[in-house]
Amino acid sequence: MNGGTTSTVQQVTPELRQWIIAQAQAGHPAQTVLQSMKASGWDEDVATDALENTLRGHLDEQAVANGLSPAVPVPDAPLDESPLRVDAGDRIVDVLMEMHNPRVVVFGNLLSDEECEGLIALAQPRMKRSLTVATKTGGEELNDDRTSNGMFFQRGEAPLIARIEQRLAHLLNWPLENGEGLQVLQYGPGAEYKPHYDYFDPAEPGTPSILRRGGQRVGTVLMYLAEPEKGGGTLFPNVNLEVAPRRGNAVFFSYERPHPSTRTLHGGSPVIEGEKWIATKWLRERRFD
Ligand code: PD2
Ligand code: ZN
Repeated sequence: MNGGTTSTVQQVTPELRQWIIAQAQAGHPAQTVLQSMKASGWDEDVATDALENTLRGHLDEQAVANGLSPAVPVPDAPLDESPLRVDAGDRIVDVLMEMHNPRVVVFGNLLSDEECEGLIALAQPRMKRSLTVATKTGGEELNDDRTSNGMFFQRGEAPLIARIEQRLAHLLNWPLENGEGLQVLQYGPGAEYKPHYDYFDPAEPGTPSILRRGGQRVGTVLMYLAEPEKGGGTLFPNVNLEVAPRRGNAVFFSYERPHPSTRTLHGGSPVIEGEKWIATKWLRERRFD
């Protein structure tokens, strides 16, 4: 290859970017491209960054050329070196599963049993049949696809809530102010949440008014507060993934554009026996005030 250098600061030139794209188009796996960059003198970290940024930029250019909106920055945990645990500020959280496309991470031990019980106790007196955002108008409506009971907290409304929000902001490197208030949902036997996307559909007439406050949703954290005996997993039908609703665990996923190409279609499968409680945190592009 060309473009190799042994100087202390290695520059990623347009020629190198072109070469990386040509390698990918020729079907060479990223690992092979990385090896040949290293063999010609590139520092491993510089080469890895150049490879990732170039390929991501190229995919984004193609997506935009095909009429999609550009990718925006999204929350994520620092999992580059495949750690088994990550520091969430006030708690060490386990990493149980990581997927890149769609971006899905399952965390263990995000919440203690006491925190799960505390959230349920705060939410219980305020539970009502769940509403969903009415995308036609930007208001809220009852929806047969969602047969749970629910409520919303204000951000920072109680010390327990503020603590969990701060933990999520630390874990996912995303400003606390960009989070919606926590939503708590309760599902009894038969209750489910049919597959949907959490971003707001740009084609719906109510969407511009929703986006004025904080922009698009770009990430979701579903935290399991109480586990049913059977059923109630969170499904990602595009990739045949089902996350078990274990108390204290959470599933995080992100979506860099409001489009099905993110493969973030997901649903809550029916509870078969027992009761499931979850808390959902939706993360926006910008401050959500
Ligand atoms: O309860 C779930 O598993 C679930 C599934 C899909 C919750 C949500 N979506 C949500 O709150 O957006
Ligand atoms: Zn959802």
